Amino acid sequence: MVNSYPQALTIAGSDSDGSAGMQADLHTFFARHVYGASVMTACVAGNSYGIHASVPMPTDFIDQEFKDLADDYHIRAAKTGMLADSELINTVVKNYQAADYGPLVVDPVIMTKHGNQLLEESAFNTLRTHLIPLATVLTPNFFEVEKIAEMTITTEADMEMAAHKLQAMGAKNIIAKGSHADPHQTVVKDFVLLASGEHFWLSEPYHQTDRVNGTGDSLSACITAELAKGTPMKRAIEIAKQFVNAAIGSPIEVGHKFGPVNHWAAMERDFK
Ligand code: PXL
Repeated sequence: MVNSYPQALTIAGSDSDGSAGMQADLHTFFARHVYGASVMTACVAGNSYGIHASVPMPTDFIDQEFKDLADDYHIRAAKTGMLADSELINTVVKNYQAADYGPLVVDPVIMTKHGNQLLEESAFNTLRTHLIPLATVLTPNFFEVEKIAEMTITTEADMEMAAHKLQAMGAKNIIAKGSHADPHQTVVKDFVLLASGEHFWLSEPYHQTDRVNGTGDSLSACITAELAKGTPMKRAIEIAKQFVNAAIGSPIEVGHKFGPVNHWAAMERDFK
């Protein structure tokens, strides 16, 4: 008998230390029992102290990666991560539109938690006008919500207004991730706005840890994996939030500073 697993695609940068980017996405796909393919857009050299070099892939190479997958694989859902510059965003948009890769989860990667710029400032408008309208799901972190919605967020009402602004830009479903800047907070609350207009807050315990590299990648990858399986949108988002919380809550010893999350911790869980 030949086993069958849904196929999902990450369109992202490779991070040499395995904690974030494409590597975190593939760990997540595996943990959620989904086969992972990858279109590499850029390569970064780094470790748990930060990123020290970055190179974009040539666009004709990216075209070929997409073509080879479209010619052979049945991708049921895709996500984007680091896209580096306008030329790469346009290349990804062109290729995504030319084939059927299913729903698209856009993680609007701009900067790492530790201040490394992963998207050129000049590409920000391309992200907003060309990629965000294609997003079946948009998964901005707190900083990205403020930046894309051009708002300062201090209250829950601000966050709700910002999410509606992102939806007005064309993203269908939004999970706007709450701040975790306060070391005394006990929960992290994300605001979810679905295409239907249904909206709610998702809350999980806050963990005081430095080992949170790859959380945004893993959240968006988990949503992608669930969509590839056919899980309904609301449930896919709920599972992803719990998956990432479990991965943060049980740290592993990798690297000496800002380590990765633990994808094994969440692997065999039955989520609520
Ligand atoms: O977590 C954001 C991210 C995305 N993509 C790549 C990264 C990082 C963070 O380090 O290296 C390639």
